[in-house]
Amino acid sequence: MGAFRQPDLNGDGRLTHEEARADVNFSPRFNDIDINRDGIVTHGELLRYLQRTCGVSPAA
Ligand SMILES: [Ca+2]
Repeated sequence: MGAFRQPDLNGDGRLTHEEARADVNFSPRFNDIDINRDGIVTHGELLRYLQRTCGVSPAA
């Protein structure tokens, strides 16, 4: 998941709004990706977002 790891500056598998701001592509979509609106995008939330927008399914 390069698209996720790249802006995940501290590599903890979760992406804060602070981290997302550094990425011009990710930042405008943060609130769409953060499904439960807790201010943190998890790997699961990103996968759901990608499935919804791109029709991408995670590898089994
Ligand atoms: Ca969240």
